[in-house]
Amino acid sequence: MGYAGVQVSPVQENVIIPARPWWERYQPISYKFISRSGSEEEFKDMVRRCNAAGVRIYVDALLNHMAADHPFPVIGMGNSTAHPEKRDYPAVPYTPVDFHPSCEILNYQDAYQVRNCELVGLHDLNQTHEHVRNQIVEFLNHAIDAGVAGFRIDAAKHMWPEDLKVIYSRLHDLPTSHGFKPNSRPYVYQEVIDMGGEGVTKYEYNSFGAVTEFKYGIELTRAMTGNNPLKWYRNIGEEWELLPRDSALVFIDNHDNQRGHGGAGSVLTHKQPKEYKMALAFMLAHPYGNAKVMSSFAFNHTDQGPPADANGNTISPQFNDDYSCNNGWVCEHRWIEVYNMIRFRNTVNGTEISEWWDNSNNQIAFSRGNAGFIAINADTIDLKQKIHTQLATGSYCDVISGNLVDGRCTGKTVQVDDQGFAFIKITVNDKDRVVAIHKNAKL
Ligand code: QV4
Ligand code: CA
Repeated sequence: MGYAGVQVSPVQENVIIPARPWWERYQPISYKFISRSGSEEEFKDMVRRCNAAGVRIYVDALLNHMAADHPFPVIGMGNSTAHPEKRDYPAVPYTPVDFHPSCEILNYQDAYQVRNCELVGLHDLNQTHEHVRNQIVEFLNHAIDAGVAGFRIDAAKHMWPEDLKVIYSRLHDLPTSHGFKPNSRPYVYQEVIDMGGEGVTKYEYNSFGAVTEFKYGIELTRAMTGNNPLKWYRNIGEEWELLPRDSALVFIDNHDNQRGHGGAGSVLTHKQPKEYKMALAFMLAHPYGNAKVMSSFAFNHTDQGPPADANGNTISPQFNDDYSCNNGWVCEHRWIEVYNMIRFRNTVNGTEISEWWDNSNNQIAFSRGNAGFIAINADTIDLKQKIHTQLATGSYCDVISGNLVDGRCTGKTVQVDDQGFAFIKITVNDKDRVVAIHKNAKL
C-alpha cells in the first residue's frame, strides 16, 4: 500500500511484570533483543524480509533509563536478572556509578530536574558517562547492523541534547547489504512532548534529528470535533508554533495518548472512527511533516497488554478479505480510508497545496498540484458544491469509498469537467465525510 516503514515496540529485554501490562516493554534490564514479540533471530528475520519488501523498520529505543524497582527476583524476558534497587543490571552491565542520584521529577519548569531525576521511578542513566554512552551506542549499532533504518528515541526530553548528539555521531551508516544507499544515516525522531511552558523545548533537539510534534494531533482533534473551524488549517505548521516541517514527525494519536498516558492532551483514536479517519485524511493529504499512522490492538483498560497466548507471548492478527484484521487487533493502517490516503500521499509527493476552498467554516477542499484533490466536510451541514481542482479532465475513483479494480471503481466516482470543476457532495450522514481523488486512480 506504499507505507515506507514501521515503528516497532521496544526490542530490549524488559522486566516481566505479573499482570503483563503493555508498558513493561518500557522497563529494560539489558540490551539483548528479546521480548514478547520474539527472539533476536526472529527480529532479524523480520527486518530482512521487510527491507526486501521496501518497508523500513524503526525501533523504539529506551536510552534514558532502566527498569524501576520491583519485588525480588526481577527477571527479564531473556532470563537475565537485575537488582534495580541497587542499580545493578549485570546483563549490560550497569552499576550505581552509571546512574544519576535518585530524585523524582516534580517540576517540569526545571530542565535539570527533568533530565537528571527519575521519570516515574525509572532509574535514570547518566549519558555523560563514557561507559553508558558506549553501551548505548553498541546497542543502537547492533540494531543498525541488523538492517534497522532508524529510531524513535523514547523520553529524549529527559536527556541532555549534548549527550544525544555525541551518541548519534557514533552510529554506523545504514548497511548497503540491506539495500540502503552508501553513506545513508539512520533516521532519528526524538520524543519530546512540548505543549509550551516547560523548562525543556522541542527547539533544543530539532537541529540534529527529527522531533515528535504532539501539538499536531491535538489541533486536528480540535478541528474534527467542532472546536476550531477547519478553514484555518491551510497553513498548519510553523506559523502555528509547530516545528519547521522538515524536522516534524506528525501523528494524530500514539501508544500513550490513545489511552490517556503521557499527559499530552486528549486526542481522537480508533474508538471514534468517523472523526479519527477525517483527521488522518487531512494529515495524509497535507504536506506538513513526516506522517505516522497508529496501528493498535483493542483494549478496555489503559494497562491492558496486546493479544497474547497462554504464555503471555504476543499473537498475530488474522486478516479478512477486505484487508482489515481481527484476533484482538485493530490495524487502523489496513482501513481503506487510511491505506488509500497513503497511496494518495505518495502520489502527490513533491507538490504543494493549491486551489484551497472553504465555506468559511468547517468544509474545505484543496488540490495538490495536478496530482490529487481532497474535500472534507467537518460541518453540521451538507456539502454540495462545484469546486475548482487542478486535475485533468476525466472520471476519478474516490479512494475513500472504493478501489479501482479492473478499470472500475468500487466506490463513488467524481467527474472533473473540461474547466477543472468537480461537483462534490458530502452529506452529514455519509459514512465517511471525505472525498479524495488522485491521478493514479483515474478511470
Ligand atoms: C510507579 C509510581 C511512581 C513511582 C514508581 C516507583 O507511579 O510514582 O515512582 O512506581 O517504582 C509504569 C507505571 C507507573 C510506575 C512505573 C514504574 O504506569 O505507575 O511508577 O511503571 O514501575 C510507559 C507508560 C508508563 C509506565 C512506563 C514504564 O506510559 O505508565 O510507568 O512505560 O513501564 C512524560 C515523558 C514522556 C513519557 C510519558 C509517559 O516526558 O517521555 O511521560 N513517554 C515515554 C513513552 C511511554 C513510557 C515512557 C516514556 C517511559 O512513550 O510509553 O512510559 O519509558 O510525558
Ligand atoms: Ca534522564
